[in-house]
Amino acid sequence: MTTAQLIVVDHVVALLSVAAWSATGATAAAQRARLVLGLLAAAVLVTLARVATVAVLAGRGWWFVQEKVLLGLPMLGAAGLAAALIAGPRLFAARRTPKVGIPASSVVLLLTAGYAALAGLVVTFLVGYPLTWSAALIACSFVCAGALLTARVVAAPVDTTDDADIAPTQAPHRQPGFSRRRFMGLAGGAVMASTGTTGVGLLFTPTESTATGGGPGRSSSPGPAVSVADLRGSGAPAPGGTRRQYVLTAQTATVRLPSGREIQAWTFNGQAPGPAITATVGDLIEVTLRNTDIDDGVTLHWHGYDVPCGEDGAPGVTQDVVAPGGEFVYRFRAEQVGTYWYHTHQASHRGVRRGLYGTLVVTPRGQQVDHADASTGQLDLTLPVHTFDGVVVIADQDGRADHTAPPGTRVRLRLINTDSDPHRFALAGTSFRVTAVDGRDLNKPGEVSDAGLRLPGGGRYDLVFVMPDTPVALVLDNDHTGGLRLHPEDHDGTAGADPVVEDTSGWPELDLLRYGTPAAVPFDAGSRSDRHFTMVLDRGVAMLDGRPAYAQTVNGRGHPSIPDQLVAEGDLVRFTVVNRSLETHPWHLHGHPVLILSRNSTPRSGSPLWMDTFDVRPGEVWEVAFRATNPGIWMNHCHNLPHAHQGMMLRLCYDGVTTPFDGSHTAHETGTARGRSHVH
Ligand SMILES: [Cu+2]
Repeated sequence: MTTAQLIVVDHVVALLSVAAWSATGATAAAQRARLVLGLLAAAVLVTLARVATVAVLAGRGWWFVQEKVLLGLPMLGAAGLAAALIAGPRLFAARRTPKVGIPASSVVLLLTAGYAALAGLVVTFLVGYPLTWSAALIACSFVCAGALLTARVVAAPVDTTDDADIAPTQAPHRQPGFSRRRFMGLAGGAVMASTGTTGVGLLFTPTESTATGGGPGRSSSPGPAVSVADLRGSGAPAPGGTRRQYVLTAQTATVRLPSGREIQAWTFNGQAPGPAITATVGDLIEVTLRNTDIDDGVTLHWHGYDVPCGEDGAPGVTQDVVAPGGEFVYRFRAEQVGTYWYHTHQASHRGVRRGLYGTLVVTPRGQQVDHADASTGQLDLTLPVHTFDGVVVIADQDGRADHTAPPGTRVRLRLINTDSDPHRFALAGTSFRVTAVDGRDLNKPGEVSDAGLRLPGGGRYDLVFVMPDTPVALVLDNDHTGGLRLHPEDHDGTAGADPVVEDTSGWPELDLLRYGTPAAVPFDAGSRSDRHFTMVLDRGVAMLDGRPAYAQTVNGRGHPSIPDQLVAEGDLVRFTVVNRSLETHPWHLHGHPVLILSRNSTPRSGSPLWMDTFDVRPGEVWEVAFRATNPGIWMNHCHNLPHAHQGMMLRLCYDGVTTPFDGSHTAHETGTARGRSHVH
């Protein structure tokens, strides 16, 4: 069973335990002695089943069960055991001698077990990992309060100095004054109230703002601080390179989709995707960003491209947002070959979805290819996938999804997922190689066919094959009528017939961790890291920009309350990324590719795999590492952009680097350029 399936089973069993104990208590209150015994047996069995599911889940990692083992199960176990041992015999007695009745104390015990089960479940859904003292105290006082209130209601007519071992119908006498029972109630209430208050108080305790990952803290004498504003790219191309200048103007515009449908989009230069940026290694890329009428403001982030931090386009962190009428010039050298893309990083959950993105492709020197012309013997297509108003579009820069190529043409398809959710691709009609992932070449990738490819939100794959003399179809999300078509060119230069696409939906998914051939890497799973950060991804109640919300969380917190990760230049940094939730999180670190070490404890066995966006699916645990060689303050976030907006975003900060901007990348602005303030 996968960890995700185990998580679901555990949720179901937890819910059943709430239902079973509550039903047992309610039935006892109704004096249904026969039924209540059967329900009690069911409740005990479900509780034992819960212990079993948690035990199995614990084998997948402590992160998945911590709050259940430390709080949920002990609470339920104690309450359930008390209910079974104390109330159980009385239920038997009540069944044997119906006129004895079920005592109120038994009803209270059984219902309290129900409250304990419920409290454990609520803590799992609202708090998750890590468990806090605050959550534990609030949950305990919730259960105690429930027990006391129930005792009051159930035993209302009774007020004796004896214990409650008398059925409500049999209250023999009343004793005026301050009885032992009332005293116990008051004392219990006081303890419960103070416990709960302490728990709520702890919620507001300030926490560490920086995590060091086991490495040293901020150096006391770091020398002169470096500002991200000074970490800018080179102003000149490398010898032999050229200056590639672009002006991108963000503006609202009507865009015609390949289907002919027109939509209102947010665009660069009136088009979505924006202008394709291409360069050869060594060129200088110079992009002037202007904003006409995007009230949210815009920036340009070079996704997967390891630019100097000042060019990274994180609003409020590496630059001020470009408001309507504003301008910002990005300059950096094209030093990495491969397939990348750019997009706004300001309110990106809206901006990217509406069209503020484009492609960035850098080719090696001497290998310039005509990007959509097969007459050179090569066909190189850059294919961003994007969902506009619910319509999934895949097309090259000219909006074409149909091409012809003479058989024997070397074809490269550069797939770019500009959406937040993963897409599934299948290439029918030819075998192929995945030659690059996230722009970085794989080592000796083998020929594959009849395999599905899952591309994470933000990720890129380069597929290479030789055009056969039969048609080829790139199938997107199992839609066999859409996607991309490549037709072999006949001798007279006309396209062949439309391909009949076979059903690709059952093709197994290619596992990139086992694809290609191992090769030497600068560090690997056995290397000693200087810093190790664990990020547990989940949903829960957390503060988002000063307001409580049901957030997408990292270690129980939401942006901007997640501690910064501190690194020093040269550190080998390791991330453990754990997904406790039932949603996929494509994890994206700015400024550095990470080397994938393992997934679910299984080491990578194929080619070295460097990624900038890796899909952490429900229940998965990924180990990745990178060398901190690009000083700055970098966003580190889920690239499902609505998730990032709902809190799943933090900063990775190099020691000694400061920002003159307001310091917290935030997506809740109203669109005007933010005021400058100094943050240290
Ligand atoms: Cu996510």
